[in-house]
Amino acid sequence: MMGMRVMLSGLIAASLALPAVAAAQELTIKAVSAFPEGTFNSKNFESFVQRVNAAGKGVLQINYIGGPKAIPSFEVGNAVRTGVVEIANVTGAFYTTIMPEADALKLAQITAAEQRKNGAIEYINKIWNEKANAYYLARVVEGTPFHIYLTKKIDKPDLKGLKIRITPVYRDFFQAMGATVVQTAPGEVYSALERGVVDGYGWPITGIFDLGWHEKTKFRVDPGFYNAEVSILVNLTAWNKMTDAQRALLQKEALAAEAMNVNYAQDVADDIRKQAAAGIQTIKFDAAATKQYVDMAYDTGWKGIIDKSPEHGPRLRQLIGKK
Ligand code: 173
Repeated sequence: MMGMRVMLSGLIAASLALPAVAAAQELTIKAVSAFPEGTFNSKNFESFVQRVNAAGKGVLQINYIGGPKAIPSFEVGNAVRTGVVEIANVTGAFYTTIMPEADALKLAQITAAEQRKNGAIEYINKIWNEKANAYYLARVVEGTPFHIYLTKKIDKPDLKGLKIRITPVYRDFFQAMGATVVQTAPGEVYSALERGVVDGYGWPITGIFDLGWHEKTKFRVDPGFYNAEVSILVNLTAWNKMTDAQRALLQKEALAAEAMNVNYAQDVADDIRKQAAAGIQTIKFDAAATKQYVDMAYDTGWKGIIDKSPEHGPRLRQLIGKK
């Protein structure tokens, strides 16, 4: 039988512990990815979620709902803005209707680590705070250039008469080469190819095997252009309500994810090999046409951003463009 004194001291200990327990209450936030679960552009984020959940017992847990089946790719930015989800893995091209500046991150010619040092990320975060009600947490894909993949051969940088699947990433560049463009989410690329709705698509060097597109791809145009970007965004209202410990945990694991971007060099090399093994032929232009091609990519890309955001475009170009 428990003595009264023991019971009382237990109660006192419990009540003393109470305020501390309340302050450190575990928070659960909802997450989605704008790319299908388990595919290349979701992986770094999914590892981040696992690490946060392992380290965050009693502090913060992330309930990862999944990919575009939960929220369509082009609606993820808005879901973060409004707080339908608190955190997301998404690329700027998927929320240009909220803020055209989002698509500028593909034009980075310095690394995310360098962008932290030169104040670019701070500047980016301010724009994202104001325009998307989002905290720009970290970049989790970089260093994987985009390419044009085709079912028909071309011999110069000319896409006249070809229908090409795009997102805002490629629109200005491909249209400048005369393409007829068709915008789709990643999840619709396979069926667009299969039904012959498109003769090709824009996509980074990595990830075409995830959804079987290699089966429908005959050519890849080299070299690549731009710098595929996927980042973690947090709803700003939720971010501001978090405790220091919750924010510190997210920031620490997000920076760890960003530091892993160096490993993408190996993925690039692996996918180049795999594409060749799958019979995908490369199309290369002569030196002059190659220079014209890459210059046109960046010229049309920055023009698109600066036209839509005269306020922030030029400064973004200074901060993340070529030095
Ligand atoms: O869907 C896309 O082609 C796209 O815009 C994108 C952006 C970043 C990574 C992969 C694809």
